[in-house]
Amino acid sequence: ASKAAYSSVSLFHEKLLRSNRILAICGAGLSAASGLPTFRGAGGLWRNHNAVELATPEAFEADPGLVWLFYAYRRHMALEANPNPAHYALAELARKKPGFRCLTQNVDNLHVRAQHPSEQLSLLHGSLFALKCSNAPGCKWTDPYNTADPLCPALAPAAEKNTDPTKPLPLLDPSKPLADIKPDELPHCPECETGLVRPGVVWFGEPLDEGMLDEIDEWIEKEPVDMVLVIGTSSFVYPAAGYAERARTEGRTAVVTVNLELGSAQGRNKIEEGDFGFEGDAAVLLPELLK
Ligand code: BJW
Repeated sequence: ASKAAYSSVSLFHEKLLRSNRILAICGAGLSAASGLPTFRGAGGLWRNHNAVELATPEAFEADPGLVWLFYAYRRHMALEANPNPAHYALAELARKKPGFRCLTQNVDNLHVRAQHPSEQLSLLHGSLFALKCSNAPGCKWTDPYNTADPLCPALAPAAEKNTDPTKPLPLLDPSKPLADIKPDELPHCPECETGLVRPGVVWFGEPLDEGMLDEIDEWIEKEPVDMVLVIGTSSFVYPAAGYAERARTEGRTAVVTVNLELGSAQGRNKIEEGDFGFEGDAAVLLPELLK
């Protein structure tokens, strides 16, 4: 049986009031209310492809055109989406509590667009709107912020609208075959000229930014953390999934899970005395919890 104080909002508010050092770890569920699909479970399929399998260097090597269509579609969707009340509640918490730090696995730029102070935000898995060279780290070329939509003429199908807004986007229509985009139709690195331009995100097996990880470690180790918020993530993917337990100082740190399905959200994290779990849409719960 779990010892978590499930859904006691007033106990949570008491703990929040006494908390200065707060760490949030966010995942795709945070942006679900903005209309952006998650990776696992319902919504984790893009056409007939598993989204997690497309987010790999191997998939890009095998078929860069297909992987670029997936990312071009996600860039388009993220540009059309807006931050939701949960992004704004986190940005507000950052302004109220200088000891709050947010680690997000999301690449959709919605925290930034909700004006989350940048020094209190770490983009663990990069950004859909950053570009780099597929020869990285050998080639250092990057474009840190590029919102061209479509990025190149071959990727135009990802930005194609439907004349009937009640129907799915033409790109997602399973009865229509996907365009077979060849590497020479994709943008090449302007610096080395041999690599393809690729999304500036972190795929499986790739290292996260070392400087950013060192800074997070330093922050965690500096002083005990009072509260860890684990929001809209399945806590499957490392290193993100390890931070809740890393930051825990027994008897002091409350781990607070906010998820549409609490049962799916735990990963390898433990539930201890003083922890909290809130089940529901983060966009509804967070403004209530963080006010
Ligand atoms: C709602 C909601 C609503 C829905 N409200 N909630 C230690 C042990 C074992 C393996 C490893 C380890 N350390 C490293 C590894 C290897 C690997 C890894 O973690 N593998 C695991 C599968 C075990 N990690 C890596 O490779 C990382 N690199 C690394 O560590 O380098 C060094 C190294 C390499 C190799 C070995 C050892 C060391 C890199 C990880 C990069 C992950 N990349 C992706 C793609 C990013 C680009 C893109 O967006 O396309 O990141 S994969 C994908 O998963 C994406 C996400 O950020 C990430 C996490 O997913 P998330 O956000 O949790 O989404 P979902 O869909 O899983 O969950 C959504 C949740 O929301 C659900 O719980 C819903 O219930 C909930 N929800 N609606 C609230 N409205």
